[in-house]
Amino acid sequence: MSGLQTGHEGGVLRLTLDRPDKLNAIDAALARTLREAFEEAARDDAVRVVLLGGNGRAFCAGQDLSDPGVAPGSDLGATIESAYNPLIRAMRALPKPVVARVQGVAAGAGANLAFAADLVIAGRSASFIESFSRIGLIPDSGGTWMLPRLFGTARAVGLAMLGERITAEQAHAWGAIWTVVDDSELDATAGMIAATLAQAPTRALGAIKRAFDEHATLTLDAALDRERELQRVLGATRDYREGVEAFTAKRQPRFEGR
Ligand code: LHQ
Repeated sequence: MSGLQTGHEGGVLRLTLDRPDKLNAIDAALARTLREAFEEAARDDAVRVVLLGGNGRAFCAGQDLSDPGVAPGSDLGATIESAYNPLIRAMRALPKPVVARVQGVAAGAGANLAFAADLVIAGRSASFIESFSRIGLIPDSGGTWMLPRLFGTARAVGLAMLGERITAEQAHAWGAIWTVVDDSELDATAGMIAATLAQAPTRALGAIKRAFDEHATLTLDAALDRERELQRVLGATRDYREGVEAFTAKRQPRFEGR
């Protein structure tokens, strides 16, 4: 009903958008369910990585434009406030990595949902469209913040103003996504990367995510201070102890995310 499939195995929580007839367009119910899933993932120690994908031929076509809540003349700010801002905040506040597995088109808020992940793994069929300007809007779902950081300002402005589709290869060549693989290898590659992250020292990964988000607007001096504080906390974790012991003993570490 909510349009989201979930599954949990080996520390990997799979969240799969499941409205394939609408190219996984997001309505109010799906935005809420997805946000709640990220919030629950934050509370559940057994979840160490989230793998976000979409069923069917597309990743996500953004806001469901047939939803009466976004009909022309309605208060779009209310939709942003109730649906998209809490969703993106929940993703970025999650102290665990989010991997996006993208096949087919990712448009509007769907593109920015992918870009809000920590790592984007795209199939060759994937494409990204900042389609907002085509309907008279600006990039939301964090796009105005994320796009210049991922693509550089000149390309971010071009993407946002022209609303042109770019291929996965283009996004990769521009340094905005982690990797592109054949679609036949997409599931396996994204699954392998998620499984690797699920064995990693989760608290360090969460701190990396937080530091990169928060330090972007700091001076180097202030960032150095924050790094000291994060390192101080991580130095007291079991995973740091395990990492150093494993290195010394020349064996593979077994991180527990603690
Ligand atoms: C859709 C959608 C869709 C409903 C395909 N909605 N049905 C935030 C808050 C407030 C207000 C507004 O916005 C936002 C954030 C945003 O995300 S704004 C941007 C919203 N998204 C778009 O503008 C993209 C609209 N979709 C498209 O441009 C195309 O569908 C793309 C380029 C994504 C895919 O094109 P095609 O591969 O040619 O597929 P299609 O257009 O034939 O779509 C397949 C079906 O999916 C079709 O339904 P039908 O019954 O005719 O088979 C579409 O109507 C439906 N669909 N996107 N966003």
